Amino acid sequence: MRKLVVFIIILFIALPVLANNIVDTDNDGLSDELEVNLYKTDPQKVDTDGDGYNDGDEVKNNYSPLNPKKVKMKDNDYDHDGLSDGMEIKFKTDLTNSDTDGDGYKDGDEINKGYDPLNKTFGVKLAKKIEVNLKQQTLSYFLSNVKLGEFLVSSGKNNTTPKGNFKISNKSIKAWSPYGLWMPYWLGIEGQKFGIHELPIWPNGYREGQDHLGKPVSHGCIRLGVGPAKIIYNWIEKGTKISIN
Ligand SMILES: [Ca+2]
Ligand SMILES: [Ca+2]
Ligand SMILES: [Ca+2]
Ligand SMILES: [Ca+2]
Repeated sequence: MRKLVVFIIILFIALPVLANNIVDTDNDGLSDELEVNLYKTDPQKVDTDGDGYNDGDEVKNNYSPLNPKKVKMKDNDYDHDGLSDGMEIKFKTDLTNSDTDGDGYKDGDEINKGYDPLNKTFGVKLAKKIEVNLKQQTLSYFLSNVKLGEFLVSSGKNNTTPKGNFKISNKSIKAWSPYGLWMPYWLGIEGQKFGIHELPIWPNGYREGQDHLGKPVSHGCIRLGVGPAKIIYNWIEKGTKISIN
């Protein structure tokens, strides 16, 4: 029995290695393939940046294996193109080349403007998407399925926010609500009377509900805080997909 268990354990350890033909020349926990093509570390060197931590452990703990300082990959920008190493890995761009597709535009600029940093053809854009999680009271925004950020919201009380898949149908810097207040940075949801907007302002100037973020208290709209509302408003285009669940 014990022999069989040992055999099975060995089989499970050996199989993935055989199946994927993983080669890790310097035995640092990162395959040569990942070192060369993704992390841009030295496949012959256990500790590429010479900080005392091996490449595999740094990557596993999200630290940059290319920076001898204790810096996370999401805070390191090796090629100074405005896109962090962590984001480059998610977008599959080259973290040692500031212009992966060689079209004259930096990776970071392309991502910030929604263009495809892996396509040399001018003007090719990546798909944008918004996801609202009513249970967690959050709004996340994605470019090409890579999450760029997440903000707290306040949705409708008593399940008044409609669930489903929609599109953003219109934008307005400041919209007037039938409930008698201003809704800054309004983003209308197609086929619905509700939208996304900044915490509303009463005609007397009172800003409602700073402490409501994280709690469903609106009439059905999805409220964002001061700051995040502007970010989302500027980022969104008419036609951007939004799913509310
Ligand atoms: Ca290696
Ligand atoms: Ca290191
Ligand atoms: Ca790059
Ligand atoms: Ca480019």
